[in-house]
Amino acid sequence: MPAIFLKSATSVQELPESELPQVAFVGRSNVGKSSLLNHLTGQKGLARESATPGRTQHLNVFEVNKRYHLVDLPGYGFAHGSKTHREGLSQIIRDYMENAPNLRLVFVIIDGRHGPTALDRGMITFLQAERVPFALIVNKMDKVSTAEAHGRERAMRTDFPTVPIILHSNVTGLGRGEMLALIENTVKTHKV
Ligand SMILES: Nc1nc2c(ncn2[C@@H]2O[C@H](COP(=O)(O)OP(=O)(O)OP(=O)(O)O)[C@@H](O)[C@H]2O)c(=O)[nH]1
Ligand SMILES: [Mg+2]
Repeated sequence: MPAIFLKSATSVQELPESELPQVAFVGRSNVGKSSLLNHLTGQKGLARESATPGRTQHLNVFEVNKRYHLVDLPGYGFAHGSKTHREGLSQIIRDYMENAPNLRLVFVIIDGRHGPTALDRGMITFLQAERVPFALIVNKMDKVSTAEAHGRERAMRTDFPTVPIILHSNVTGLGRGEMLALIENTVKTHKV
């Protein structure tokens, strides 16, 4: 799956001019958005991964197979940064969700060890209000015991009965195929 880095944009206006559909990754700082993007494309080091939360502060756009764009969004809930980085759903994220014309799917990445936080729930409410299609990705499942994983999954399916929920780990490979299938389905039905 050949993927290339296209652009690091500081606003929706700066996004590359293209008709291709976009799939975006959003979630708390350090939840594994960039690692997930690398796992899906099979290209380690494509998006910058970091042990230091809050590294990605731009809309980082990657093009896959000349067919769709993956957009790595800034993390929210960054605990150690300046005040503007801590505000939760930052303006750039809202602006992107409201105004990106080719946005077709958002992956909301949740930490499988804790389940959805208040900020994650805020994001979900926002996406529902904006009518942006999304799926919940429960990440870092390799860090969670099987019993805990089942409990987490059951609770989330009860909370969000109509939303696709995918358990994922870039260590075990869990969920990669399911995420790629969802992207394929979305891209296939995209009309320009
Ligand atoms: N065990 C485990 N660690 C993971 C997984 N995914 C990501 N990580 C680790 O989590 C840390 C953060 O990963 P990133 O991909 O940089 O997180 P991010 O969400 O892009 O972070 P920001 O760009 O700061 O918002 C890194 O140390 C990764 O190695 C996973 O599935 N399992
Ligand atoms: Mg990142």
